[in-house]
Amino acid sequence: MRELWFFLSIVLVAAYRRQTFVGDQVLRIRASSQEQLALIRSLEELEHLKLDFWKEPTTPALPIDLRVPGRHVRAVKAFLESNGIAYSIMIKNLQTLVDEENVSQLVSELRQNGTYSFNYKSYHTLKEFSTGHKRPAVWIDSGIHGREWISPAIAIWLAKKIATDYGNDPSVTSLLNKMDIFMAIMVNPDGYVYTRTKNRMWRKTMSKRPGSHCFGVDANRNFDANFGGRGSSRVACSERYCGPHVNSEPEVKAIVDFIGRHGNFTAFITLHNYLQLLLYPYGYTEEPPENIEELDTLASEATEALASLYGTRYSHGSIIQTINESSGNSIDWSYNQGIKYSYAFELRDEGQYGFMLPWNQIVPTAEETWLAIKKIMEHACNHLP
Ligand code: BHK
Ligand code: ZN
Repeated sequence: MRELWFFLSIVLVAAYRRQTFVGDQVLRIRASSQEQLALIRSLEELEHLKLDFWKEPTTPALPIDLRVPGRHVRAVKAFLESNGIAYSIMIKNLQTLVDEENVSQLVSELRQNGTYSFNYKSYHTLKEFSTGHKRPAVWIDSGIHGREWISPAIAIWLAKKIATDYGNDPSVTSLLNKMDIFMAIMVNPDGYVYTRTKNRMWRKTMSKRPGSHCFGVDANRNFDANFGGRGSSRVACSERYCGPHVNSEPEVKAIVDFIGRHGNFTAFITLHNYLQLLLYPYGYTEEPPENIEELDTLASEATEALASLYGTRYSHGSIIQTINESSGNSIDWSYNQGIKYSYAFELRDEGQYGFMLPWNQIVPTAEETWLAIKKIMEHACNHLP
C-alpha cells in the first residue's frame, strides 16, 4: 500500500507539479572561430527561446553545451547549419533521462525501506542528507537520584562493555548494527555532588524554591505521567516533591526533549537502587499496560539471566504492585510515549547496606546487570515495530 501510494505520488508530481523537458535537446556545439562564437552568443539575447547554456561559449577550444526547449530545436539547428557551425546531439530527449532518474530513485527508496543504512550509490532527498534515518534506539539513564551511587557506577562500566563488545560479541555487534544505544550516565549531577560534599543521603535535584527553605525536586516525580498524583507530593520539603510543574527540572526536560526529538526509541531503562527488583509500568495506576504479558515474561527472562552469574535473586512486577504508588515517574512517561519496553532496575542489595553498597560490589553488580539489560535490548531488537 505504501509502495503504491509512493508510486502514485511520483507520477502525480511528475505530471502536475514539476517542470517537464519533453523533447528538449542538449546540443554540443563546436565553434571554429571568434565569429562563430559571437554568433552563438547572440543567441543568448533571444530571450523568448529560453535557451540554457550548460557550458557557456568561451573559446573555440572548448565545447558549448546548449539545452534547447523542444519547440525551438528545429529553429536553432537551422540557425547553426546555415552559419556552418558544427554540432552534435548530446541528449536527444532530456525528459527521458529525468524519468529514468526518478525511477531509479524510487527503486532505491523501496529497497532502502526498513533498513537503516545510508545508500551511497543513490541520490537522496534533503531530509536524508540532513538527519539521516533515525535508527531504533535504546535509552539507558542512571544517577537520577543523588544517593544511589551504584547506578552511575555500573552505567559507566556498561558503556565501556558495550563499546568493547562491539565487533567481538556477535549479539552486541548485530544489535548495534540495527540500533543505537543512548546513555545518560549522570542525570542529576548537582544532587550527586551534594551527596559527595554535604549530605550523603540527598535524593532530589538542587533547584531553589522561592518562598521555601527547602530545595530540590524528586526528578522521578517530575515527568508528565499523572503528574502530582498519588505517590508524589506537592510539598516542597517532601522527599517525593513533584516540582512546581511538569518538566520543571532541566534534568527531566533534557531527557523529554531529547527522546521526543529523536522519535524512535523502543526501549527505556532507568537504573536505581536498592531492593533487587526489575519493574515495569505502571506506578500511577493498577490498570495494566497493553503488553503486560510480554513485559512480565521478558522481565522474568532478564532476571533469570542476571541470577545465572552470581545467583543474585531479583523479583519483578509492575511498580504499583511491587513497591508502591508513584506518579510522575520516568518509565510511566516513557511507556505512554509509545516506548513499549520501559523498565526500572532497583539494583543491589536487598537491604544489608542499602545506599551504602560497598565499592567491591560495583563490578559484580555491573556484570550481572549487563546480562539482564542485554536480554531486554535483544528482545527490543527482535521486536521492532
Ligand atoms: C523507580 C522507577 C520508577 C518508579 C519508581 C521507582 C522506584 C524509586 C522511586 O523513584 O520511588 C525508588 C527509589 O528511588 C529508590 O531507588
Ligand atoms: Zn531511585
